[in-house]
Amino acid sequence: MTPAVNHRVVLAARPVGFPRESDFRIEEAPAQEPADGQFLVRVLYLSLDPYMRGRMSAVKSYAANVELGEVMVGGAVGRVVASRNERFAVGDAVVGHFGWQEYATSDGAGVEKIDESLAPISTAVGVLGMPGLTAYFGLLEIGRPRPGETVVVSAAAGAVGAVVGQIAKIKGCRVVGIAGSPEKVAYVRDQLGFDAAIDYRAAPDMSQALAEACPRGVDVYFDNVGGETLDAVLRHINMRARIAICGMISEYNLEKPAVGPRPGWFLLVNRARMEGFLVFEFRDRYREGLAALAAWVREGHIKYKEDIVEGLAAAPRAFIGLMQGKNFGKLLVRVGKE
Ligand code: NAP
Ligand code: FER
Repeated sequence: MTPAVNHRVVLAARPVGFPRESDFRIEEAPAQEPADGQFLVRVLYLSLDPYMRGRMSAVKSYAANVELGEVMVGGAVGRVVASRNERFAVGDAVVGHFGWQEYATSDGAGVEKIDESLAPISTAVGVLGMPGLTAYFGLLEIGRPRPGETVVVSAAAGAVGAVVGQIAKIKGCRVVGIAGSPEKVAYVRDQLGFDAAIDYRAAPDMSQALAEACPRGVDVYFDNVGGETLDAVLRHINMRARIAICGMISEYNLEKPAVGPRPGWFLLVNRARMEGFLVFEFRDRYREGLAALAAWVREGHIKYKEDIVEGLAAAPRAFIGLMQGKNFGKLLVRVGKE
């Protein structure tokens, strides 16, 4: 049974600075019948992620940009509703790059079946998906925390940051989170067990706040935001510190690059290392990462929070809110109900 219409969100204009709702357009198109070897997915949860800002621009990236008029890219969770592919059966829960739309046809490339016994299927784009894997590999392979060390993480209440901090606690570290509201700070400290947390919007002096929260300095900084927060943390790094550059969300909407204190001197005197990474580099080890994350979730060592907005039409506004800190937890759009 193939439904008649598919609603989808396309890129209407390339944003200049902060994206606006008018940069997106909702369209209606007939849902495609699966051809031989294909299957049709009904999308249930669309993941909204900061990297999508880069895909909206014309700047060169590791992946192709979205062209004007094309469906916005995005990871999503859905169910197979029609299939002419022997690997995927009607009723299977799947995760893949289905985009900002209600129905997607797929040949199975990049699509994984979800093990529904592990956790709710929405987690396949959250703690048991790309953001969770980013935290796992970025912290353990780039940050390399040792027991007793101090780990600082920014966007600490978010999809990646919350997992980073909890893994660092599992590894025996002192964990300090940086987040943008009193509620987020209280959440990471009281619910997730971080040792301290700083509200960067309220702190009159970030450097002073870091000095108080990190009396033994910073050994690992897992950077999700860049900008002035990175500048402040650099002043507190220890000898041989590791700075994992995961994201720079505070800089994604700048029209001109901001120049802060240059990091070279801090790295030199501390013989420290700053290294960027992309989760996709660890593709060959996703199975290992997911097994570890699923066990920690099952045992209660990793908690997760989802922020779910209702309906595809709400996606543009929610995406803009992601870059203003309006989300609290992994941001998802409920595109369809089971
Ligand atoms: P998220 O943390 O769930 O949501 C984004 C958060 O960023 C917001 O809630 C907000 O939290 C914070 N933020 C927004 N604007 C900010 C600003 N101007 N200054 C400081 N903080 C700001 O999102 P996520 O999916 O976990 O992504 C977090 C970071 O990881 C992003 O930089 C993303 O690009 C990066 N990432 C990288 C990879 C990789 O492979 N390298 C993979 C996934 C994600 P506050 O309220 O605390 O400000
Ligand atoms: C992200 C930020 C940037 C991300 C990927 C990138 C998967 C990659 C950017 C590029 O290659 O240009 O959050 O998440």
